[in-house]
Amino acid sequence: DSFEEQYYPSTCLVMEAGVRVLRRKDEPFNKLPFGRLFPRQKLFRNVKDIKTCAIVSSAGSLAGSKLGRFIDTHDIVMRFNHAPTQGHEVDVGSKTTIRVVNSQVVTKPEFDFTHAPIFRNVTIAAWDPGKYNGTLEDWLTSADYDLFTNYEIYRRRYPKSRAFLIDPHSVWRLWQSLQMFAGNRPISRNPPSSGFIGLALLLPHCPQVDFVEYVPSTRLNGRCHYYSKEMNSACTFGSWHPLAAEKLMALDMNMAEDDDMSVFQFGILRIRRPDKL
Ligand code: NCC
Repeated sequence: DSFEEQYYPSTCLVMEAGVRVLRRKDEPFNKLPFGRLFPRQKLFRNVKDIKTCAIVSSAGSLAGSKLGRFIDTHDIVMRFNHAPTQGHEVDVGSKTTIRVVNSQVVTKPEFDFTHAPIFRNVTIAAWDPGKYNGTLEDWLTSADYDLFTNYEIYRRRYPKSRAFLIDPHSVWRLWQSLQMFAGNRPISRNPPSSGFIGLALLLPHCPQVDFVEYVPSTRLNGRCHYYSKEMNSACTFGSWHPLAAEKLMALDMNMAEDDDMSVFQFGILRIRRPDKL
């Protein structure tokens, strides 16, 4: 076993899930006109120059964190769904490289995915779980929310955009990694949250990932999001997504040497990519 497999088995398990975006050459899309909508570009430019990445959870406890400046020092900043930066710069920063969005955000009119400025000029990675064990053909007709229509509109309107779809099979492989980690405690058969999918998508491209306020810090305040007043602890600990298992696994991946200071005081989990796998 490599050093990483011995000492960071969770990180290796997450990497092995191979969370990825769909490419034009992938079956069955290579035979469908739909596949031609996928960008030719890679997910990120100049991958060799990427040294540090920040993932900003949408947790309520980011409010008052003053982590904005720290977040913006990273080469890549990942955010989720419609989580805003405007008006929250001091706490969450202003830089956004990529947004991971779920299929509800792509489809529900209130989010206005095809027009809203928040989804422009950033890389988009959209996901929908489809059915466990479903084929990709099935997925095209039975996604939980039909994200394909708006994806197509978006790609036609902005042909230069880097907007990708996440391979749903890779989302379920990540779920399996999570189940492996949980061992004999069965987790519900619901897909991981956007946060965990984002971590698995980013890690292969980034030597060091700082995940901000995912494992809750002492700022824990019961709010669902930093950008709304809604109180709901389920947003932090999970109801539908296997969020608690995700966070335990993510904590197991933490490499910051001063655990309690970094994770619980500052709210920062530091995850390093294994060198060889
Ligand atoms: O809330 P949501 O998640 O957009 O949050 C993005 C990611 O941040 C992490 N998070 C969030 C809140 C919190 N208190 N603690 C956290 O750790 C999680 O990792 C989360 O994934 C989603 O995962 O896509 C989710 O999306 C929302 C909702 O669809 C969108 O925000 C659009 O409104 C889901 N809520 C509902 O469907 C009501 C949520 O379950 C998952």
